Amino acid sequence: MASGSARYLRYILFAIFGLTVVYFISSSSTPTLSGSTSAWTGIPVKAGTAPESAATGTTPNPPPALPPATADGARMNATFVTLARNSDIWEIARSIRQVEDRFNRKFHYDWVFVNDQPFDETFKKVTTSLVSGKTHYGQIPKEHWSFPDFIDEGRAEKVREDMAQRQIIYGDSISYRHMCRFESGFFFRQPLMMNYEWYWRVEPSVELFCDIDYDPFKYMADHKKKYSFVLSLYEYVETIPTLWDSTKKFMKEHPEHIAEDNSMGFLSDNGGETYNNCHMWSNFEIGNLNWLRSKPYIDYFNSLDRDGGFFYERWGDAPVHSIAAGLLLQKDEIHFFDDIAYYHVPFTHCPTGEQRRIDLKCHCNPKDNFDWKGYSCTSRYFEINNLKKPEGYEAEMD
Ligand SMILES: Nc1nc2c(ncn2[C@@H]2O[C@H](COP(=O)(O)OP(=O)(O)OP(=O)(O)O)[C@@H](O)[C@H]2O)c(=O)[nH]1
Ligand SMILES: *[C@@H]1O[C@H](CO)[C@@H](O)[C@H](O)[C@H]1NC(C)=O
Ligand SMILES: [Mg+2]
Repeated sequence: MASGSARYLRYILFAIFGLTVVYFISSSSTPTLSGSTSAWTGIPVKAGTAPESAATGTTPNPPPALPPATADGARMNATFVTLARNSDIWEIARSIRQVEDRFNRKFHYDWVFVNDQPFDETFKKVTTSLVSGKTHYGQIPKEHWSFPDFIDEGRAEKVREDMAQRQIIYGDSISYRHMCRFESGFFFRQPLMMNYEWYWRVEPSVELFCDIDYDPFKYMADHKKKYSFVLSLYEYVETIPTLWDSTKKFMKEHPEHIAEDNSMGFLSDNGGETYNNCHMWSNFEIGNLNWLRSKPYIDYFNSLDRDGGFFYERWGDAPVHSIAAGLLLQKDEIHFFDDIAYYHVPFTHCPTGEQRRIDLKCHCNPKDNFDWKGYSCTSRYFEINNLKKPEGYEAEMD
């Protein structure tokens, strides 16, 4: 009797085992990588895209069941975002690989790619294969990447010729100006970005040097942060001669938008009379999209846009974002991510302090750290926020 029921049990276990094997074999066919499109303008991109994702611009790439994004299982409403050209593919591939290896392979956040041209199949295939979350591809509408009607294009052309003569970097470029204006005023209100509250901007050819074992989006939310940076420096003044005049005009017109406890001390050495050119570098940003979509920020952008400096000078999105964060946010809403070690040509942020670098498995050379050097503004950030500089910073000052 005992041996008989044991035999039945063996038969049942064997049958379950067999069914499991059959199930796994039948369900492990790989998903296809084609089929992404532009959801930007609502117009599907041509070129052999799969119809089922045409409406959303989403690739059917990621594994169906994602593990919890954070320790307590709360997934943030967040995405990576990259503006890129098709020709940037191998440079952005390097950046994605780094972000995935150091962070996103454990979190699987989505990635939104935007472009003024349709993305090609290679770009979509390669990026979809590298990103561990969902990928989305959008095409920027013409209105966000062209001269607005209030701009005098003849005057803008003369400026470019003059800047070319004076050899101001990107001074003769039209597309660089569209890029700066887009990043200043439009990336956060593209249809695909409206689905998210938080963003992390990634550019081609950047590097990450330390493990990121926690969720920076959640950190931002938990600590009521709206904007963040890893590197800060002085802007090239030739590109923004009248940006501060425009800003002062805006402050006068909209005193209601200026935060009480702002970071004016980071931006100006004389209480706001002149700009000291300090800004947070915007090729890395983790920030709150709803802040950028808020009335204060939009009023600021529109006011600058009307003044024309994106085209009559060469205003960068970095000083624009920084001045906005410095004046419209309370100073404790801006975060310095010391533990996100980062490189974008030609500057490096590498955390100060050996134990910290060991704990985070960093591979940056501490000698390359830019934070405490003369051309960095990060000391000012520490000073206005009464933060203690890390042990050993003096040794990295030159
Ligand atoms: N789609 C598109 N993306 C662009 C264009 N120009 C720049 N970008 C992207 O905009 C971002 C900033 O451009 P970059 O050329 O990196 O500008 P930068 O960081 O000031 O200068 P670099 O030192 O050259 O990196 C990058 O993500 C680029 O891929 C363009 O004409 N079209
Ligand atoms: C994510 O944030 C956007 C913008 O605030 C919002 O419209 C959307 O409903 C949010 N999604 C979820 C799942 O909370
Ligand atoms: Mg760049």
